[in-house]
Amino acid sequence: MIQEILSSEQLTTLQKRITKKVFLQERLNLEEGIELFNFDLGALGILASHLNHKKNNDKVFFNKNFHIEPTNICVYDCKFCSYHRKVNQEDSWEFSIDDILKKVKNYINTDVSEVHIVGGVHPTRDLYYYGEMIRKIKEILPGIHIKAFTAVELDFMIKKANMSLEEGLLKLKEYGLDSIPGGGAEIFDPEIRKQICHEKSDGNKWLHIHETAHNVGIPTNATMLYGHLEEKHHRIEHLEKLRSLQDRTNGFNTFIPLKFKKVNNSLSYIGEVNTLEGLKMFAVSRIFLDNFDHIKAYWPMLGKDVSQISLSFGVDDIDGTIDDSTKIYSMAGAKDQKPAMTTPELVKLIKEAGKNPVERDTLYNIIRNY
Ligand code: V47
Ligand code: SF4
Repeated sequence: MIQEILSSEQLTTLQKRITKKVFLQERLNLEEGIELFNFDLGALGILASHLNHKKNNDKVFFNKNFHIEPTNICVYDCKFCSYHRKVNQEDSWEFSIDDILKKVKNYINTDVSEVHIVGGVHPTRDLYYYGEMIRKIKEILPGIHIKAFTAVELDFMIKKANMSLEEGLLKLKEYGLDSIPGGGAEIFDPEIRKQICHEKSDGNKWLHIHETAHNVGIPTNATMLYGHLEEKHHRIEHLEKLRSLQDRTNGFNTFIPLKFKKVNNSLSYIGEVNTLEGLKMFAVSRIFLDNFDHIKAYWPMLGKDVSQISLSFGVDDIDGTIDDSTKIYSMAGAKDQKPAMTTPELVKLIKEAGKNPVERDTLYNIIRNY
């Protein structure tokens, strides 16, 4: 395989060096990371698949999960977001805890293993409100893993409760919080961040919240929103910050590149990057993030067909059954307006790509091989 890539006459000296380093599983520096985007897609697929195979063999993970989005009312106004509304604005929602518990009761006597809870940053709801919410969810589904609240929501709710970050995270853990999803990272570069989401927690704050969570025993996920105003070097710098935090804590479960979707938001004029660019981003993530075991293609955002192809570009996880419980991506123009996949559908999608489907829990413990 390596000879196949190295024999290409189009490869520059730098690209040959990078290819050899990847096969020897040596860490790439920033310059080499940026250069990855200039490889052709086929070569990137081979390199990323080689590394993925070393880590995961042919396993592809999924889980049985559903989302709760308590509200889309948000104090912020991120330019890429199609989802947020102001209080009393048309299309806004704010579910009460009772509304949420009613939804949760639908999953009694099912084998769903995870609930993913994120929403807008509500002006009046604080840590105690959300803490009670998760405590009551666990009363109904004691075995469920609660993966909840982006770093941006946490920053706001913990400040509102006048607690230190560490106190707030420990309190939420006591209420039943098991892990933290990857949202809110967007792009860490301060100049780009200023243009797409200037008001909310900055990149350093996001990293600090995740590091503190890892240090108090709460694992987290990481994301990057790409395909808007950023350049390639901003993407690699973002990945480098995640890689160095992972070196310190090993607290990240997975990385999820999120491609900007353009419908109904203030950045619509930019358009969307094409599928090939999306596949490159998965491969580059797998290659550059050498200390992350898992790279996730979030199928409700990408669509089923692209998620399936991504499995040949370093991806080993496609998220879960979802059960038509999230609106973030359908409101931004995703193809699946009512995202839901049954277990047999997920298994078939993975097997058709020549891989072995594995049902996992949130922490990647194996529940069942299919
Ligand atoms: O932070 C919002 C992104 C994120 C758009 O941890 C958009 O398992 C593209 O983080 N186009 C929230 N992206 C969702 C998120 C997530 C999703 C799935 C799994 C996990 C996980 C986490 O959604 C936001 C933002 O980066 N987002 N609007 C948009 N128009
Ligand atoms: Fe609010 Fe999150 Fe949308 Fe930003 S991305 S406006 S924080 S809901």
